[in-house]
Amino acid sequence: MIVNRQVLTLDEFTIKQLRDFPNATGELSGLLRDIGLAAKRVNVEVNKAGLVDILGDTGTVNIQGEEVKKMDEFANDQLVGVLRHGINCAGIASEELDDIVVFDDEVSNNSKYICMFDPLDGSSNIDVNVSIGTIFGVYRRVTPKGTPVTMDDFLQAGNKQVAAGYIIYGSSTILVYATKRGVNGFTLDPSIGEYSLSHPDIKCPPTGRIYSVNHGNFFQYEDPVRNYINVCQKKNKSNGGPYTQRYIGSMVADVHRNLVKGGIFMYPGTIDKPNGKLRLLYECNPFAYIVEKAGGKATDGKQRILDIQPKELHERTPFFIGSIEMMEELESFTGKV
Ligand code: P6P
Repeated sequence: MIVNRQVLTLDEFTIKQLRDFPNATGELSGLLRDIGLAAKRVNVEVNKAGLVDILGDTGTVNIQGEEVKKMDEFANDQLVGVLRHGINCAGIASEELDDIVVFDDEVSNNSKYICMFDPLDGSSNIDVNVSIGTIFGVYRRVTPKGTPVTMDDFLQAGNKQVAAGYIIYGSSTILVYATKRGVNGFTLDPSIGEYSLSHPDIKCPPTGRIYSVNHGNFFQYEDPVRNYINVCQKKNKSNGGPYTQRYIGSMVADVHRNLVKGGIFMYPGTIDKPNGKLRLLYECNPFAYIVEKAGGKATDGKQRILDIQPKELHERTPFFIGSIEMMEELESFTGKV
């Protein structure tokens, strides 16, 4: 029997990186493994969400007598629990929580990282079986080690991230994360319960033919964005097309597809929501970090997403992200960034 030892698990991959970089302390690797563990638990529940009738709807008690929580509340609990009881994170911010959570104990206060996440983005799609995901970003704390973290540790520009990633719960469960050393994807292998390296050294194709935007808001977008969308629709074989419009309504799925195949994802500001819908700290910054490390680009239409100095935890931003050449064509309408 041939044992396929070529496929590294996430643990083997991070430990190999520790061997290659002896100065690394292993704390970041440990934090990523903690997130991977929480995501395995989320994956189990997401995969049986269709059985709600058997398990009982949210807010009820299931046949085991356990309270059935909203899936994103459940996901949030898994991430907070694993990171609080780990040894690699001093505190977190979450889309599900109004304020930061300070892990104020001696071990956590001496951790050098904080983590911000959207525990289950696109959760409204669960009941129609559409792919959803967890999005996270990791930063070094800026306040002194040994003290409880404060809001200052969280209101950092995205260019201060040391790692970022997402888990997409789809036809398979894939964990993708980026560090300064690159972007790698790991597919959960249910036969061993481990994430196995399936997408090594991901590079975002410099161009593509997929554009992702909610056409339902078309007449609410500013003219330059509408003009670019019109150009996308007029692409044909003679001018780099034809383009195809793909919009799942679940950003993790849309951006993952565009990262792998090439494309552009847009959530522009609208008349109703001038700053758009997506959150800067734990949705846009992580994806901007990942896509830039893979060779793509991410802006708010006027500046690099990663250079935005946040003012508050849950602020929103218009969001344009994808293949560098498609982003540059967009900017020929909206202005060079
Ligand atoms: P709309 C999901 O609710 C989400 O936050 C993103 O995952 C997704 O891209 C976006 O909202 C979809 O929003 O307004 O187009 O339905």
